[in-house]
Amino acid sequence: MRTSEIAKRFVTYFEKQGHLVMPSASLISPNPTTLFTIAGMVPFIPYLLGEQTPPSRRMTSNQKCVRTLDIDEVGKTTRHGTFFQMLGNFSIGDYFKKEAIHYAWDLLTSPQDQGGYGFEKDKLWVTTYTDDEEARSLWKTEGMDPEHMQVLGMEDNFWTTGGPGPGGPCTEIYVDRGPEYGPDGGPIASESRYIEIWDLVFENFEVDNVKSKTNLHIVGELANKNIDTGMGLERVAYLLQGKQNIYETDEIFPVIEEAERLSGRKYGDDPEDDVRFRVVADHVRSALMIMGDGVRPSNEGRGYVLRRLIRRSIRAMKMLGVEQEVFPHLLPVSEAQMKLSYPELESSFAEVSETAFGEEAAFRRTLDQGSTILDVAISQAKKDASEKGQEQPVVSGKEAFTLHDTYGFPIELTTEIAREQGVGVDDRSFRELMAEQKQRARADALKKRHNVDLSVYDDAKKALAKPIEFTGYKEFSSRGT
Ligand code: ALA
Repeated sequence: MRTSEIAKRFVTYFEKQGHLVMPSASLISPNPTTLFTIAGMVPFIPYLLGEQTPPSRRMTSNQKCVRTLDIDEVGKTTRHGTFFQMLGNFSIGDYFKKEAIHYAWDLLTSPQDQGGYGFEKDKLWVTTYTDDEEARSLWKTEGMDPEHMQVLGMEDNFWTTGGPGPGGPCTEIYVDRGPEYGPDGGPIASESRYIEIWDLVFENFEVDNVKSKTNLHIVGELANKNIDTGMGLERVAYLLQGKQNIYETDEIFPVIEEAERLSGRKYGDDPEDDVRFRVVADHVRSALMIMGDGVRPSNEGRGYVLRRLIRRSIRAMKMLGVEQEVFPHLLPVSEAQMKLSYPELESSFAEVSETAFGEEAAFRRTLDQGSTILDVAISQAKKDASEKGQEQPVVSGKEAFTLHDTYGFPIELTTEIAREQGVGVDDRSFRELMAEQKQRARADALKKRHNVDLSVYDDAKKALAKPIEFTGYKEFSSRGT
């Protein structure tokens, strides 16, 4: 089943249950506490909090999302993507646990020829929040094997955006991929065998001051008992398409094939190369979608996230042995896939491409200038470590700072390149040097400002520096005469 078909089935199912189909909002988060839209519920926060009246109490959407918290996991696990699509059904004070659980079970287990996804019932597992007996009993009523239900605490089964806003206990649905992917024992035993596909949040609390998942402050109950659910489209796609991970699904894999062509290497031949192929496929798509929503590379905020994604793709291609420019080849392949679901990508693609190609060219210049210096620093670190009998070679903070300051090498890049060779970076001393530089810059700016302000007095100062001829008495006396 193609990814777009999986998405279509979801919204069609919920539309039949009286939900209003809402378009995806922009990736640029309307919520000021996050840079990007990180979940399907983000555009609905004012409705969930009861601040605004929703167009309908029942809504469904396929929302574009970006999360970069786990960027280092991309390509290494089966399921981490920086861009992903979240299917969701939302109830704003309409139905609650009973219907939410029923709909999820029904859609997942209904046969494919009847509009469902056709998952086998005995492959499904759920986790529920600590004291949520009601959810457990509802699952049992639907037909869920009681042995396939596990109880988890605040950390796993109380959902918030990570910032102030709505939140609540949740129940998560998993698919068992089979014993070849990990030990028995349900989601708490193996993350690679039991894949979380859908989270149903009983979102009837307001939280603020979220310090960590277990250290958050519940302001109180919301006026409405809401439902917010999120199903990972790419995850369901890889399971239904019989693939090993999200990167091999129909919307993403063509970029890997193009990268194979450019590199002359084969996906599946070498585990380290495979991670690089997947990073490229993920990051190129994310960069495309982020630029499609109007973000351009820069040194801060969203623009910096985008810049990192572009740079990491280029680096991964370099590691695959590709020295030529890659975005002119990879970006159109990703766009050809993604515009099937997001036709609006087409209108800005010429400009988006130009931006990406320009960014690549600039980054290649940076790489050319800094790479040799870093290579020398890495060799030196290895030599020093072996001479001193240290286990972990480390590039000094000073060298990392010079690379940053003189060659425009961001610390993340230095760290990544060093890490690929088993070498660390003295991050602490790098940060100290950065702080000192900031201090110096501030002092300079202050001085400059004063000079500008005071320059008008320069002539006066010069005049004052000369010995002053005392003429007072003379003048006095002359005035007196
Ligand atoms: N908001 C919930 C999540 O993102 C559904 O997992």
